[in-house]
Amino acid sequence: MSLTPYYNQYHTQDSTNYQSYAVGYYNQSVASQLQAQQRPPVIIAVFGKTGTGKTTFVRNVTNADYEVGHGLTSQTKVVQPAEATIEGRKVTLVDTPGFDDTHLTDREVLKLIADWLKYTYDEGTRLSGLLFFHNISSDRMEGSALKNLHMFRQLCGDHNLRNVVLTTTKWSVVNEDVGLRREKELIQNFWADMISKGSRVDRVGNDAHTATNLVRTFFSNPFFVPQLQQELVDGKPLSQTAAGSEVSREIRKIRAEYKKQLADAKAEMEQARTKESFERAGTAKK
Ligand SMILES: Nc1nc2c(ncn2[C@@H]2O[C@H](COP(=O)(O)OP(=O)(O)O)[C@@H](O)[C@H]2O)c(=O)[nH]1
Ligand SMILES: [Mg+2]
Repeated sequence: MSLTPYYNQYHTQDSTNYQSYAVGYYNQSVASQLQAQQRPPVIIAVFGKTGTGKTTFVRNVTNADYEVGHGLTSQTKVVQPAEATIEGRKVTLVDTPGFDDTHLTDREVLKLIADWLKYTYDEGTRLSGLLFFHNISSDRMEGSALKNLHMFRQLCGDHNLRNVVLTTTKWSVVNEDVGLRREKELIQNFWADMISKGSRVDRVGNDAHTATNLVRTFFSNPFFVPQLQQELVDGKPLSQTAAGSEVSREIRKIRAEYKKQLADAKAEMEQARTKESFERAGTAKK
């Protein structure tokens, strides 16, 4: 019978982190290892605005070597699964681009997510959880953060909200009182309805320990089919799904805003022209 150090079950990037995991040794017979491997993998997809730390989180758990974003430009241009083994359990974390991407339109982002959901369903794989990331250090609920939340709700579906963890990130770069106030506002306002339907709230740091702990909370979660996946499997065209309609709604909203801005600019120009011709007429009389 072999003795396995507990921390071996986690990623091995930062040896200083071992202390927090190395709680002891346990017996892991070949039979139990095989049993662990035979359990179905835990698949968790991560959503949220660009810069909320999705890629960093996935890297912290899996050691995947793809790039994280710097500044405001997004790096995640595809739906990117990365694997890890935690306590003998295979885990797949799925990184997604935000609905505010620098290089992709919202429609393109949705298409990437939809294609992945359809493909995995057809393959027979089922999701164990969804994470929605929110950067606690950003000072207000900007339009794009809200848009990401709306898109997320449509693709998840109300009846699946108990499989969701609403996760705040970047606590290390915010004053604690400010962070607490913002978290309270999210819980009482923007997330209240989702929480009442079963979503949990958690925080994650930029480290493997808290990231892995968050993943572990999904280990006993039953598999489920997100609304967008179900709609696609039922044969709905993407544009007619709830998430597809949400993208169209957003586009209509932006169009209406542009139209109004254009009308305001035209009215201003007209006013300036009228004033100018009055002034010219006044000068001519003199
Ligand atoms: N301070 C701090 N920075 C973070 C954290 N998570 C991510 N970052 C930084 O935020 C930036 C964007 O992160 P990234 O993972 O690419 O975000 P994504 O667009 O959601 O995938 C990078 O510079 C990260 O190093 C965190 O928990 N704390
Ligand atoms: Mg990313």
